[in-house]
Amino acid sequence: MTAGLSKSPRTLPCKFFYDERGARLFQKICQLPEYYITRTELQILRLRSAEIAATLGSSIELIGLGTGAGTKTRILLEELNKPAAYLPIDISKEQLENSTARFRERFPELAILPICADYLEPFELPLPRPPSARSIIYFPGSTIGNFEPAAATGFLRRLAELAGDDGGLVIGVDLRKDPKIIERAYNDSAGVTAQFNLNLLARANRELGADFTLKNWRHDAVYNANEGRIEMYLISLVQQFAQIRERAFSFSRGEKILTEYSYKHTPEGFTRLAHDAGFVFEKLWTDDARLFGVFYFSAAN
Ligand code: AVI
Repeated sequence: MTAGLSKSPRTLPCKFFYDERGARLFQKICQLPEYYITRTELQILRLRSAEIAATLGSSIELIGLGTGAGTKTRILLEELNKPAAYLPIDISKEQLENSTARFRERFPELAILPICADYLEPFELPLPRPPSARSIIYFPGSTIGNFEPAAATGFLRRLAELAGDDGGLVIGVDLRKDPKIIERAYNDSAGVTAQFNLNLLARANRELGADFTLKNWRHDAVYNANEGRIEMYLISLVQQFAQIRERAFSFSRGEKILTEYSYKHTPEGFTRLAHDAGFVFEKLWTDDARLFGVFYFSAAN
């Protein structure tokens, strides 16, 4: 944390959002009227899961990345034709155990092989596994939007390797649209995104013994049209100091800490990015307003 705060401009990495409180706040964000992302992805899945399943074919092995409670994966699994196995990968052991228990009840015939791991780091798939026609990675939620383009390509390249010959990737991606719609989604009227953002400082206070005064900071999210991304900031309302461990930081009034990028892609732009990582575009499912896209790529290893 202190490394990013020493940089210019100052940053705090967005992966620190998700402690227990942060994860709860994120779930609240997903239900906000302004946050169209989750709702729209679910709507696409509900309408198109039969078509998506038919495209993926029978006897596939489904590898779910950061699928959380599994609401989206469940919609897909309901339609898949005799899936060989489901491998959910989640960093939270508790989340993984809970969702695995629920999935075992709902799909008693299905081999479910949970993997407790940080999918951002290299991990191994368990062996032996039931024979399958092909491996399909499922990465919903537009989390890929939180990667800068070069990092997104690098990460997708790893996924292409993981999927292997004949494998594929189903990925949820937030699309470019009227910036007003995007900015509203990240500056919600109930202030939940602000709490989510400020939780970074609260977490530093709780876990690192820092002494940020939360009321001296405000949340802001702006859409950078040149880069096609939301930029989330914490802005210092006064000239102030904060201590983290033995280091003291001075913040001038109006000074910003960058906490997150959330990239919005065009279908063409995202297809190019995935292509650079070794994927071949197969299909795109969207909602009528083209707010969100569920892409299907095959791996071209
Ligand atoms: C997890 N990720 C896709 C969210 C997003 O929209 O970029 C995180 C988020 N940040 C603020 N609101 C939601």
